[in-house]
Formats: sequence, structure tokens, C-alpha cells
Amino acid sequence: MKRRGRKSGKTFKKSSGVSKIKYIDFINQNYRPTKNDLICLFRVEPAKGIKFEEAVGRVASESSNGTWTDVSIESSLIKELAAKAYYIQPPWTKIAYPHQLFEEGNMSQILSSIAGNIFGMKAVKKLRLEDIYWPETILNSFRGPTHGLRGVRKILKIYDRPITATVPKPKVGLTTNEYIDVAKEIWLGGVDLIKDDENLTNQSYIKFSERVKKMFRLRDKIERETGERKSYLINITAPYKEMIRRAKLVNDYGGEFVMIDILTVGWSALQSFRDINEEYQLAIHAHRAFHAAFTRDRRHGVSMKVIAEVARIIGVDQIHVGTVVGKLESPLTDVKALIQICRETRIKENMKIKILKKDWGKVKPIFPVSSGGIHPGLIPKIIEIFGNDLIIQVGGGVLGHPGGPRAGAKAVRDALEATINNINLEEASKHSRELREALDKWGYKTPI
Ligand code: CAP
Ligand code: MG
Repeated sequence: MKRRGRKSGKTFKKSSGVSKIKYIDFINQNYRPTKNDLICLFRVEPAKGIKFEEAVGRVASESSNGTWTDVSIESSLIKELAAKAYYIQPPWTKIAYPHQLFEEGNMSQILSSIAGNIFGMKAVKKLRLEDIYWPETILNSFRGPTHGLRGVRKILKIYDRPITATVPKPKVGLTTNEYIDVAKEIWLGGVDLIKDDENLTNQSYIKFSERVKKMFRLRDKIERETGERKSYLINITAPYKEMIRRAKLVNDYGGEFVMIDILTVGWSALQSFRDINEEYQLAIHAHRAFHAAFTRDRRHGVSMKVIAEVARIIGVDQIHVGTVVGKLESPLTDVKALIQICRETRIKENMKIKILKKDWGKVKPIFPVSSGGIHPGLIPKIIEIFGNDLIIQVGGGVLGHPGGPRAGAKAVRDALEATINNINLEEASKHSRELREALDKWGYKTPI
């Protein structure tokens, strides 16, 4: 008996029985992924009474095209589109997804599939999406970074050292004029970029339209005075249409960067902004506020590796990746993997650090940003971990300097210059009072 599909007039073939697809059918250890499959590495902790394979089968089913029961509708594509769990090494499994399961160019849909319902399934006690291999077909359906790491260096004309940034602190509370005064001191002290804090946007005491105008006028003046390129990572985080309005203002005042809190604005807003940005060509600084809500538990949630990969694919130019030695948790293995994800074009699979193969193709490398509790005494350690291609953000470590923000900025620059010239900071501090004062205050300690 054929039932007419209401809308399309298409008739569904009512199967003789019911579709026999069961969870366990989503496991196939003989399957060899094709180069067009998207592959996810999951860490799976089954619920009590559920076998590992059963839990894996449910994850593969629920994240592709299965559900909890047999269904009486059979489509010819059902087997072709089913995910295949082909690597089973408890607690780890690799699941291959045919790329046709996804809508190219639609990151929200991709994540709704592979990072959606599965985290709430009763069959798993804990589930973590650790890493993803992205096939070329998917990668090429997104715009990728506007400028990338090399393009940002070109904007700032800084080629031979890490780039420095400072967030004027307190985070919020400065009026526009107070903010301008602090920014002037920081730029004159030698820091390259001023960065808004993640929760500074358009509060009543520091309106965006006034701040953008005054900051870029000041920037132009400081550039003339110092002969150094300076810029400003202004935070345009807001409802989407308002982000566009603010980006236009940045463009009108000659700004080259915008900062977006990519997780609190959401992937669709970021992707839409990246589309519009073809017109403005602004470099996107990605703040990751909110990430630790689901990246921190190594047994449940989504890793920062996945967040950084999604951000690079959509097209940010720089993204926060942690410090190892700063105030926020960021283990060395994570930071090393994130540095690779930002800067490399090809990455080999390394199950020791739980990273899958990457072949970024045309997707430009982006700048890793190290920030969070950094002060001059920590700069050598940061450079040892990151090397040269990095943006170092020092907020409290500049604004907390006993000599004030300009001295704090100079202490950061002096520590940086000494480090890249292999001079130890004690030696360098003999010729820099500002660096000496910073070391006397904070030493080489990791803040808690
Ligand atoms: C750092 C910061 C950044 C954090 C974000 C803050 O200020 O401005 O938002 O670095 O964390 O508000 O804490 P300090 P992450 O330099 O004063 O610590 O970089 O890990 O995403
Ligand atoms: Mg901040």
C-alpha cells in the first residue's frame, strides 16, 4: 500500500516490515572512511547497564539519521547517510559521517548534528566531542579568514616579533574620556593594540559611537607621534544587525579590527558577519568567553580544539587559546594542540594528544592569542611555548604596574624585546626601571 506524502505528492514506499536499522548497525569496524567523510573523535562513558558498543551505536545513530525506535518509513538514502563507528577503543571511538549528511556552508546545521542531542542521551553518562577531521568539501564551503596571520602582520607592519595587546582595566566602569586617557598611556608605552574587554560594548557611560570616534582619532595621533602602527580591537558584540552597524562605524573611522565574543553571539551570527565583512575587510578578533562552560570537563562537552577549528573555518583572524602559565586553566597539551590548529596547514593524527588529521587547504592560518593573568615576568615562558607568531594580551599586568599604564606597557615591551634577543629579564631590568618594578611586584609567579 502506497501512502501519498502530503506536500510533495511523493509516495513513501511502506516497507514490508519496518526499517531494521538498529543502534548496533551504526557500528562497522571494517569501514574505512573516505576522504570526503567528516570524522569525529568522541570520548564515551556509557550509562550504567549499557555496553560501550551500545552507547557508541546510539551516539552514531542519534547524530546522523537514526532514532530510538524502528520506524516504518524506509528511504533509499537511509543506509548511505548513516554514520559508521569504525574505531572502538574504550573510552574512545571514531565515527565517520558521509558529507551528504550535512548542508555545506551551514555550520549551525553541522554542529546540530554532531554536537547536538547526543550529549543529553540517557545511554551516555558522559560524552565529549574531542576533535574533528574536516573534509575538503566542507572546508571549501566556508569563507575562512579574511586576512589570517600573515594579513594581520601586514596590517600592523610588524613582521619580526609577537604582537602585544592590552585591555584597559577595570573591565568596565571607565567613562569614554577615562578610557581614552588610559589608552593613550598604553599606546605611548609601546603596546601595539588596545583591546576592549569581553563585556565592554555600549554601556551608558561609554557609548560605542563616541568611543569608536575618539579612539581612532587618538590612534592616528599616536601613530604620528611614535612612528609605530597602532590599532584597536573594539568589541562589536551585540544583536546581529547592531553588530553590522557598529562594524560600519569602525570602517568609517579607519579601523582595521573588530572583536566579537564568538560564542555568546553564536555561530550563525559569526558566519553572517563574516559574509558581510567581505565588504569591510576587517580583521576579526575572536574572544571565547563562555567556552569553559563546556570545554573544561575533559569527560563531557566539546573541546576547545573543536571551537578553534570551527572559528578558523568560518573565518576569524585571531583567537584566544590560553597561556599554560596564566590565571585561567589551559594545560600545555591543549595549548600546543590549539597552536597547531591555528597556525599549521597540515596536521598529522596524534592520538596521544587526541588530535585528528587536518588538511586546511586554502583556509589561512590564524593568530593564537595568549591572554589571562600575564605580566612581564611570564613573557619568556609564553614565548618558549608559542614562539614568535602570537598575540600576547596583558591587561592587569600593565594596568597594575606601580608606575602606571605607560610604565606597565613599557615593561611588557622591554620584557618582549629582551626575550626575543635571548637576554634574561634580570639582566634586561638593569636598563629598564619599568621592567625592574614589574619584576619586583610580580616576579615570575603564576597568578591564581
Ligand atoms: C584577560 C582578560 C581576558 C582573558 C580571557 C580577562 O585580562 O581580558 O578576557 O584572557 O581568557 O578579562 O580576564 P588580564 P582566555 O590580562 O587582566 O588577565 O584568554 O583564556 O579566553
Ligand atoms: Mg577580558
